Amino acid sequence: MIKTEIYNKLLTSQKNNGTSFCVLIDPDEHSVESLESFVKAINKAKVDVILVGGSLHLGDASAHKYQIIKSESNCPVLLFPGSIAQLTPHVDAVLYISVVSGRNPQYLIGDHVHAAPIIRQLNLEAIPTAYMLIDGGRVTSVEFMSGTKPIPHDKISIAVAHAMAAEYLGFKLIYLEAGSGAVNTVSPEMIKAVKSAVEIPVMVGGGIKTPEMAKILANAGADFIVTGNVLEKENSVSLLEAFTQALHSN
Ligand code: 1GP
Repeated sequence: MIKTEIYNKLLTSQKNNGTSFCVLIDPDEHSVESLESFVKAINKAKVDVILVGGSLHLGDASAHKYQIIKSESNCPVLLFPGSIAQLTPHVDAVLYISVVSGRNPQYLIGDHVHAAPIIRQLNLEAIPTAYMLIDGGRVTSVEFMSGTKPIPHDKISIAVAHAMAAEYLGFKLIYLEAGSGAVNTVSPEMIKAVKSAVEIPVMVGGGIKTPEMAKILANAGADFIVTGNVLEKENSVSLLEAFTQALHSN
């Protein structure tokens, strides 16, 4: 039986909140203590979704850290995997990501074949996600690690065609990604065009540094906004709350 409970929760959260706020946690960037206080701050700020993952998997304490995030958090925890090695039972669902902007078969289907039996064994929900890397003004970890080229920042019709293809192929979520630490976010124009071409929800991340920026992208049509870096650096409840308020009032 294909599980859809968490996906349905995401749809409800988006419907209730306008735009949902997702915080990306890279467990390698935290000690156990800082992780606990970060998740408490996330709960206090009423963040909608936690994504966990990173490009690498360095720390041997990762399993314990995933456990802490899952047990302490009030919202769904989604694995945003950088590799199969990150698959863990300590999440509510996994973003089953295909890098559809690229042409590397490993990230279109290869890794998925290896991951599928593990996901089944762990009894995890998989959310089929069309991941579109968009040029954010610098070479990002994803571009380097996946060996794929991003879609040019201003080539809106190319992005729209990829999104349409992803929807026809049955993906349930589109992730427009400028890459962690991007200089430029995905443009509002591109979000607007993609959003009007497809019915599936659109998640946007990469380089979003302020609640004001997040709000502009939400107004352009983003259903989910993801931030990582800015909050890893400034682990404060007030900034988290400012993001949540900016998006929930959308
Ligand atoms: C990365 O989109 C996320 O996949 C987050 O990016 O770290 O730049 O916020 P930032």
